[in-house]
Amino acid sequence: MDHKVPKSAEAFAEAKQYIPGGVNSPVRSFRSVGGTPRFIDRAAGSRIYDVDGNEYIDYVLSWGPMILGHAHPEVVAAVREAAGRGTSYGAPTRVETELAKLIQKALPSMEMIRMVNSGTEATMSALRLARAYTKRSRIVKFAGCYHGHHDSLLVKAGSGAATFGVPDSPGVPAGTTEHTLTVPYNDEAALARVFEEYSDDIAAVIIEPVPGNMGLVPPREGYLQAVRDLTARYGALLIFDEVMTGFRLALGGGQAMFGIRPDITCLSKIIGGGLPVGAYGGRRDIMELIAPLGPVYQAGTLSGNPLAMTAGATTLRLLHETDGFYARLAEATTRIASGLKAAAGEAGVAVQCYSLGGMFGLFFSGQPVYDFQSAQRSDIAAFNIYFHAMLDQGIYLSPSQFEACFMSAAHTEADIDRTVAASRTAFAKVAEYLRNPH
Ligand code: KE4
Repeated sequence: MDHKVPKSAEAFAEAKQYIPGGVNSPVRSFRSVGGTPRFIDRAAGSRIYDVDGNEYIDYVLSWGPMILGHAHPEVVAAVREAAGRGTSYGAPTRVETELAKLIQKALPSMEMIRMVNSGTEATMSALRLARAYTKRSRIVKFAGCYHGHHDSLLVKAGSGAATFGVPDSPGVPAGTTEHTLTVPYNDEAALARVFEEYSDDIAAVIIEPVPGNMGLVPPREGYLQAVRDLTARYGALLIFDEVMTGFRLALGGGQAMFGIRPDITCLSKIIGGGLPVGAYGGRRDIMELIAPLGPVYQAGTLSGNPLAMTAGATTLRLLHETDGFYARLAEATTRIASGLKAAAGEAGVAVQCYSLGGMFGLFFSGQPVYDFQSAQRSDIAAFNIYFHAMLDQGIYLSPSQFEACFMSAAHTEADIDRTVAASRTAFAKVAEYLRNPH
């Protein structure tokens, strides 16, 4: 029994009798950081509240979606109103087109868009489409990048797969991944070599423009342009997996921040405003292959359901209409990242701290992190001490060294100052551990 959080401990014990690991997504289990996952009762703004009545400043934000803050009044009111008119019809609605237009207004490369129900579905569908369009089989992904749990991309994956050290999951037949090539992120020469070897059989390269699933790793200057140039040269499609970075780095995501026009983009998280949504879209000549227009089949009972569309459209409308939204979000994110970095320095703890747009990350490493291999050099035990020291002070961070943290418009300067102050205590505990590792 975890006497700190007895009700979460009780809920966790019961959940584990019915649900594998007591959770419906592995990274929520706290298995890598240890301790009892907090069962959440409610959330509002920058706060979440667990079933023991503890309040936390939340930097997980449901892994990115809650960019406006939890339970935004306009989003909640819109979803409530929509629910009163029915929750799903299995027939087209105008709000699906409204959300597609709001997405396209921010990401003009998405000339046509298909809604699905998760980021996994979005990237899975994008791969099928890319293979159909190019009539090629091979896909290139990057070690440490995570694109969801479908078979062909669950290879050297990041996020929970990296957290639990199972980047290649059992149950995936070798035949499924034989067409998946993996190269290090931020290594242009490695990608060029793969194209030289498999030039006319690479259907697509799928990349997180700014990986958030090995921790946050910024692209090197010019790297994404080099990836774009190589795919164009060899006739392969470039798929930007912006499930995390879409509407997070900037209104136009990574493709706007870095000025790259991908052929296909995958989205989820923020475009659903906290309800289950995914989307993929891109060049019209490619998207016209999708059924019922073309022969590439993809479908979904609840795809485009009115509640998720309403939550997403309300969220994106606010993002479009709020002047200076992303400038303020980036300023808050830079503020917290520099505060954490300074606090670690004062404690003599070596960290690498990165922030871009509305996301930030911290590696317990004395060396710069630029790919999965360098990320894996981080001191996981130090991270875990830091994580729990912050949690005990009411700061809820992503429970894994191989995840990013997220900022919302609801986080105040006082929230950030309190977080940085709490980190001084946390880094002091890490420094103590580093002096006497036990
Ligand atoms: P979902 O199927 O979980 O909606 O999306 C998969 C996915 C695809 N692409 C990227 C870039 C992603 O970050 C994700 C999912 N992100 C993780 C967080 N690292 C979801 C958290 C979880 O697995 O519970």
